Amino acid sequence: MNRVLNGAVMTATTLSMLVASGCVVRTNARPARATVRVRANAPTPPPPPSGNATVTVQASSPQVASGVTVVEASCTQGAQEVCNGLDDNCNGQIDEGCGYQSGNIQITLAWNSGADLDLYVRDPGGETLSYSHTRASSGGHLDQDARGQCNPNQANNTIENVYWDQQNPPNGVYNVQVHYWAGSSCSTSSGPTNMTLSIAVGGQILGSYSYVINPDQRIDIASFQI
Ligand SMILES: [Ca+2]
Ligand SMILES: [Ca+2]
Ligand SMILES: [Ca+2]
Repeated sequence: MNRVLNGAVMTATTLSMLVASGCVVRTNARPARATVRVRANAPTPPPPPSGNATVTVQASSPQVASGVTVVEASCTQGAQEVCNGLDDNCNGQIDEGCGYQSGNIQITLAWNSGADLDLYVRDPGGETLSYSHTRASSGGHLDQDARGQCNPNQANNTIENVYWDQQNPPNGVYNVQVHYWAGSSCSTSSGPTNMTLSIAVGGQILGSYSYVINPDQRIDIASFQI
């Protein structure tokens, strides 16, 4: 397994380092050996703030389907975010500013032809989000549907996006599929199509994946559990 997939199972500390820096930071910092003087009458620290607590959503390492390539996606802090299904600026959000939403779970599919690919995400309750079912009772929402050259005037017509923006998306297994719609030559004339898919959970990129999909093919890309 490569670096990105392994990154999904790193500790929270390591992951926070990844996000803070945009890449893995090696540190040689060691505990200081200097004597520390403690004041006996030090003031009592204030209590932690109540309400608006940050909820950390964590996911297990995704299970990736056979034939799917795990992308060693690079990112650069401060880089311009491009609408490409990748987190270009390392902030844990995919394609922010492109007109579709991020959240505690975000799954973004992008492809490089005029084909009409469709993203399917099944939530732990068994409800599947897609272009034909854009809102799930779990809070999931498909907010970017795209049809390639079958709808050439649409903005970002080769990107689809699903997200959950509540603090606590349902626990359980999420399954991600992609289908190449073959109902018209406006889609199938593009032939085999290279696609990229990224998954973010709790503000961390779980992984990015690529696959060359053929007309009428449906493939499980990955599953993950929170
Ligand atoms: Ca980003
Ligand atoms: Ca991007
Ligand atoms: Ca589509």
